[in-house]
Amino acid sequence: MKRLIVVSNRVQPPSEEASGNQGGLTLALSAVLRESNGIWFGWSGEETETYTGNINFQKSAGVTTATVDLEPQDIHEYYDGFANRTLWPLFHYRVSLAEFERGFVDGYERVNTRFADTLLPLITEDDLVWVHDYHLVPLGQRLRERGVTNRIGFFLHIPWPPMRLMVSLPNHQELVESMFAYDVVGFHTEDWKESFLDYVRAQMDAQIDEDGTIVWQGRTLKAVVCPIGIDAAAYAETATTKTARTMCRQMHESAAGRGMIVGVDRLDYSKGLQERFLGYERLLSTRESMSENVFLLQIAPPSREGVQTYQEIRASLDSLSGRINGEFATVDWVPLRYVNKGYSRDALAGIYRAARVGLVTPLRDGMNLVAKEFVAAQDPEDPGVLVLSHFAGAAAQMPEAVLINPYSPEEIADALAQALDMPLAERKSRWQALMDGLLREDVMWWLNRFMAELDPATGAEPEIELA
Ligand code: GDG
Repeated sequence: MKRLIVVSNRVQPPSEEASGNQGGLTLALSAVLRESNGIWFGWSGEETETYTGNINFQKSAGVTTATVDLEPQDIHEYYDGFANRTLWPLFHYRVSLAEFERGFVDGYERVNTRFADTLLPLITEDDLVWVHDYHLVPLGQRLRERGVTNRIGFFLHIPWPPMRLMVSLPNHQELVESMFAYDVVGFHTEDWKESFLDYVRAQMDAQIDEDGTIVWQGRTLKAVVCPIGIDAAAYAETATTKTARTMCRQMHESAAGRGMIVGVDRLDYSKGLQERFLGYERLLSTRESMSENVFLLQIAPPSREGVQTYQEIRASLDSLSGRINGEFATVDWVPLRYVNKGYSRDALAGIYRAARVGLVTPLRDGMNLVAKEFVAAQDPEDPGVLVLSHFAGAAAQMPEAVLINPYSPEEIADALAQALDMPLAERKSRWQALMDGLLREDVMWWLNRFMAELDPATGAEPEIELA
């Protein structure tokens, strides 16, 4: 097997302890890195006064990580700036939140160039290189300019915006052209891939074959749909560990017979948290008989606190949750439990299992793993119901969820009522179909599928398995 070099903004090394508290993506990438004796390269998350390019190599649970520190200006312009204040909102269709500043573009280019210079000596002739996400779009091109001829793939974890939104980015042409340095580009859904193809068709006059192969100015790039999964079987087990069972029991006790609706999201405007609260408020105001028998638990650990739009959404959710509780709470019932902190993975699995409904309402989401984790954590004999936004990439793979338009408070309220009233037989049949899909298209399926595109010379799909 060829050696794999994974590059992502942040590196999440596997820990030596039991795998229970590690995300599926970390587990999957760790499995292939371990097996191929590969390297995971990226930013350490630490700051240094001046960029040195000194690499900190570490080995953890058989996986070699190579990290570098960044300067404050890099973090401001590349990470907080172009990645999270320009590309993130634009790629989530929120042009009005996107900030277009040349300084951000310069910082983004600078960090990608620095990454290329630092990574270059680590790449040997037969290595495969796999670059992840919107922070590092031009990295492939920077490597090609330095003479790298290896197969290089790119995977986008967030949506690709429609062409007419993409062109509002001042440097859109340069950014998209740089993607032609890759051999393969992966998207979570047909929608995101189609938006990318629309752009290259209309703006670049590229030639596109039926299988997604694009030829432009002598370069060939294959665009593929490769939806990420979770480690479904392992996650289902996590939901029955001691910590999970204890948490599940505590939630049942504190619910005092009321049905729990649960939401878990990074505190991000793409996740539709305000719309979720408004939909829930609509349920409370329009269905009195139901309302005092339920509560919504929203877990929302803060993220990207250095970015102003994130401070704003936090303030507006504080005020909205206060308003809802002020209006509807009684002496012995708090309708909305809004918690701004994170929980361990196994505790979270126990919380999901205690819930009657999982409420996932992003306005736009590349995939959404919470929807999948909620399903995997359910008790097969008494499963909760997933209410899921049409606009999450996950909706394409999960038609048995109750699908809603998150912009409509009525639709959210109706779906909640339907889910809370759903008979056991229907809950079971929907859950079984969803769970079958999660087991079939799990995170290793995703990884092997992408690896087969990245290294077509190996022929059949490789069969890397979780350790
Ligand atoms: C990006 C794309 C795409 C959340 N709170 C806690 C916690 N989490 C975990 C969840 C889940 C993960 O974080 C969030 O994943 P999502 O997929 O929902 O969203 P993003 O972070 O925006 O991820 C997304 C993903 O990349 C993968 O390609 O699906 O569309 O935006 O795993 O469980 N985990 C723990 N405590 C928490 O409080 N332990």
